[in-house]
Amino acid sequence: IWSISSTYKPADKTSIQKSVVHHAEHTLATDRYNFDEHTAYQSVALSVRDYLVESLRDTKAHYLKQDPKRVYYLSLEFLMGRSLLNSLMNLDLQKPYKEALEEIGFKLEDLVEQEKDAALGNGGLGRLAACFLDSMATLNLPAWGYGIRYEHGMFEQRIKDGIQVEYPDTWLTKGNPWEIQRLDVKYAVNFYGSEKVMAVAYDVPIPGYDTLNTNSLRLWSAMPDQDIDLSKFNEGDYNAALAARQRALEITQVLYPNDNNYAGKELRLKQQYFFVSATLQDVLQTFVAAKPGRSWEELPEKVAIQLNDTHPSIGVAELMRLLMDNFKLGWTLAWSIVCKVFAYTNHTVLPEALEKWPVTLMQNLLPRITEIIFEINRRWINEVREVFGDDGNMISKLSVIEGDGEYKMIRMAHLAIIGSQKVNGVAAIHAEIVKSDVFPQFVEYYKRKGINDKFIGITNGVTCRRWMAQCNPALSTVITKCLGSDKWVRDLSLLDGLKKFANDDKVLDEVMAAKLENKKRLAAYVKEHLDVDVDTNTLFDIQVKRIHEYKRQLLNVLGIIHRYSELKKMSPAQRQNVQARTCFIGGKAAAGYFIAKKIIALANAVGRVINSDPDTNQYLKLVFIPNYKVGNAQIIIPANDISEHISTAGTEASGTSNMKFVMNGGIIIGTDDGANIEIKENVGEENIFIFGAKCHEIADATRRMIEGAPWDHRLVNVVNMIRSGHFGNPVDFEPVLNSIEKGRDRYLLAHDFPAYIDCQEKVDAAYKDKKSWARKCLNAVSGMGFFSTDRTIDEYATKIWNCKPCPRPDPR
Ligand code: DL6
Repeated sequence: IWSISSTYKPADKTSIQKSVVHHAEHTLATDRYNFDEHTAYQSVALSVRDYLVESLRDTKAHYLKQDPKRVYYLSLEFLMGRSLLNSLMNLDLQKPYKEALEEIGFKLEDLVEQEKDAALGNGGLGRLAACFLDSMATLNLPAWGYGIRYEHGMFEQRIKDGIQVEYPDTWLTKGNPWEIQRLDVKYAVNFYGSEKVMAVAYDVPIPGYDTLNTNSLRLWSAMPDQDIDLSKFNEGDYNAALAARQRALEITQVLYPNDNNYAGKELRLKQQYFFVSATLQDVLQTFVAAKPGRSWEELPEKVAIQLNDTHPSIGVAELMRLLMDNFKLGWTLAWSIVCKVFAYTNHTVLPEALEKWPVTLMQNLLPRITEIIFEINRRWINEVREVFGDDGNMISKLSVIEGDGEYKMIRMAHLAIIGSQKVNGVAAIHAEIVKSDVFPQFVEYYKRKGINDKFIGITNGVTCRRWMAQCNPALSTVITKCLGSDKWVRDLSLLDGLKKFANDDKVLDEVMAAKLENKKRLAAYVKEHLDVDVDTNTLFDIQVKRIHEYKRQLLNVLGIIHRYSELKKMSPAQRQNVQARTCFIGGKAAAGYFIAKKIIALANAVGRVINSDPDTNQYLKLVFIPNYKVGNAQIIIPANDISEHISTAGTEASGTSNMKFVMNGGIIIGTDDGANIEIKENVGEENIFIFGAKCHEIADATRRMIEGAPWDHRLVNVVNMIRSGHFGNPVDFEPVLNSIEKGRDRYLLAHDFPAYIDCQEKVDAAYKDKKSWARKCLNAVSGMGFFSTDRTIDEYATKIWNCKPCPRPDPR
């Protein structure tokens, strides 16, 4: 028996056991007869890694021989989660490992729990990057992820006395079996004109599903430059030597925990430049090594670089620097190459997330790069003048440099746009907003140049390997049975075949049985972690995502208070007719985001009161799930009956958890925003609950609310309950209530509140008819084939990268 991607290493039970014991005894140097669960996990991971390493090596050799066009996905975030189950599934080794381990007294399910999440990202943007890696490998694309190996990833959230407290993430303290340290792959990166820091590579193998190819994610870790240390030491200036060392190590210490918000810290710019410079040096070295002496004009035929938001956009200037200063190309040739190599994905329309670096800061940290950016802009403005003449308004709107004097800023999105061949949004509506509201002057400029296809949209997706097959074996089994094989895991469009079971009572029962199993799993998790009992016969209503005002968790909490207030008014007999619900909210607030943290406090305070109210707690509970992350998402998401994606129309670029929830057999309650719109088109209007102002109505609704349109009486009542101290000291929640008062309600909570409540009533009514609800769920799942990242990546490959699959042939 052989593993799918390894040609050399046998994968029968005995070989697996030998390999696991070998790693326990020799790599980890423990007692072969007596090791604990964590050691067992590590030994298993190391033995799986052996298959990955072989496959990685052979894939690399194959790419080297074929010399295909390569794709580099540059991202400051990769929210990978756990690797063990994912690797086993993609290598088709789950069954033999499970059996082999059982024979030596271990349960695979238990060992999986020993792994810490690799949480090198904040939320949607980082998780998307992780799903992309899976799909790029599965589609056999010669594609690499590049990022930072943060010592500390996303912080751990605990709730103490109802309030978020942050603890550092310590994912590396017990080692990381999934990475390969490459001390031979390192590059120097310069700061302040003279300070050198070394970037050392760590490779994380990324196995494709049902393929022989294994790609990798290369993460850079910062190391001090020994030469400088030594010279300073020799001069006796120990403090200076140590300070430089410390400054170097600091760069990759910690992930900035901001989602959709730009903080403007120098260390963040250092992180960006550090990983981008090391990556581009590596990219050019690979290009040269593949065929020494080849012409630089060939670079765009061999290399595509995708910028995951503007975070790596300094790469546009850095590639110019490398081509000109290191490889002696002239400006014109270098620029023509740069513009063909890069492409930029925009992930947000929120102005507070758009990166602008103060020129003074950039100049001090990266003098040569600043010089290059100014020259890029000088030439760019000349081109703008050719199109718009002396139209000062257009020039200032298109310039890479904003403002004057001390307050000059560098607009990173503008640098990314002019240095890229394509700019893409991440859902259909978002792509339109990017064109019409965020960068209309650029669209106009390129239109006048006859270029109408620079701005495009490619709708996000998720990988069904992790987000269906791994996290939801119960539903996956039903799907496989209906479709006659598990080919859907490789081709999600096959889900369409489920449509014909919409009236098959047996299948509908199986769908609901799978749901119940998943709800029980979540109930057990909640009991174990929070000691709260939840009833799996109630409707499970889930909203898990980063806490942000635009995502409107507050609307959800206010809606729950309304529901509670209605229940309180009813007689016990009346309550029995009410659809019982358990509401789950989870998500982290950026450490410095005051209102978001207050919203968490309010949710916890409301939960505390209603969960302990004996009149109503059979009918309504609110559970705040702490420390939402990839690991527990895999338990939470499959348990949803409904999930909430209720951002103000036009604010959520896409959303990706909305896709996961529906794929896992749940129904969305949401706004006409982001990918909700395309989900509606694909699953049918009858299988989704949409409410609230639509994008084109937002301006008018905002005006009406500012002019003093009255609040719905139910909202008035809810706010009065909070202010009267029903949920604790109202002073604690005043800032939250203040944020939705007239004239300040930027996200139109008050406007959408009545529509939201009415829509929730429709949900309750629909849920009562279990058969028709099951049909809705099945029909919704059957429409989700479009939302696979395999489709998304295929679009990137054809519309942007012009990159072809390069499958490794089976040598057997
Ligand atoms: O494209 C992935 C993801 C979208 O699904 C979310 O809608 C969007 O909010 C998120 N954007 C960011 C932007 N962060 N920055 N900068 O996380 O991207």
